[in-house]
Amino acid sequence: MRIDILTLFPNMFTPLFESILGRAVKEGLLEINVINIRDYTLDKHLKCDDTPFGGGAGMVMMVEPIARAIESIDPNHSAKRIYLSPKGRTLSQKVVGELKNEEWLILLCGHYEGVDQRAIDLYIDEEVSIGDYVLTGGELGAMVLVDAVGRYVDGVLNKDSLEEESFASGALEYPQYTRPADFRGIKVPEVLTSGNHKEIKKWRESESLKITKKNRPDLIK
Ligand code: 4HQ
Repeated sequence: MRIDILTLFPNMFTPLFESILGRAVKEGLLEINVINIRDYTLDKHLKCDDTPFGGGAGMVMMVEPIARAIESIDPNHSAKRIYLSPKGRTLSQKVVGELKNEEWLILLCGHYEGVDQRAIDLYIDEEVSIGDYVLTGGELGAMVLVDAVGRYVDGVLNKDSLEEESFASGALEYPQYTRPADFRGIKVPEVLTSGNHKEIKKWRESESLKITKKNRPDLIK
C-alpha cells in the first residue's frame, strides 16, 4: 500500500517511521511519502495561507499550492483522496476495514482554520474525522489513520494479533500479564500459569465481557 501525506508540517510525521510501521516501511510493505505543500507554491515568498474572505480569525490554506501538489502527484486521480476534518465521517474499525483495501491513499492535512473549500470540492473524495474534538491541524488525524490502516497491510502484523484484538470480536480485550509471576506480592491470576488452555480461554472470555459491560456496554448487542 502507498500513502502520500500532504502537509505544511512534514516534520510532524517522524513517529510513523518508528516501531511496527517503521519496520514495514523499511521492508517495503508500506510506502509512506510525506510531501511539503510549500514545495508547490508559486509565490516568491513561499506563502501558502491567507486571511479568510468575509473576515474572521486565523488563516486559510490557499487552493493553488494544494492543487499543484495533487495534480503533480496523482494526475489521473488514481488514489483515494482524504481530507482530515471534524466534518468528516468518524473513523472506526469499520472505516479502517474499507480503507485497508485501497492501493493508494492521499491524505490532505489542513492547518490553522483549514483549507479553501475549493481544494476539497475539486480534489477530495472523502472527509474523515478521528473524533469529536478540535485539533490544531489534520496531521495527528492523518497519523492515527495511517497507523490504524497500516497494521492491516499484509506482513505488517501476524494474523493472530489481528484476530485476537478488541472490536474484531466485538468486545474489549482481556488483561495481559508477563514475568515476573509475582511483582511486589501482586500475583498473576493463577489460571494463566495453570497450563489448562480450556480454563484460560474461559477466564479470558469472562474478563472481556466484564470490562466491556463496565466501560463500553454499547458494544454488547
Ligand atoms: N482538525 N479529525 C481543524 C481536526 C480533525 C479531527 C483537522 C482541526 C482540520 C483544519 N482532523 N483542521 N477531529 O480537528 O481529523
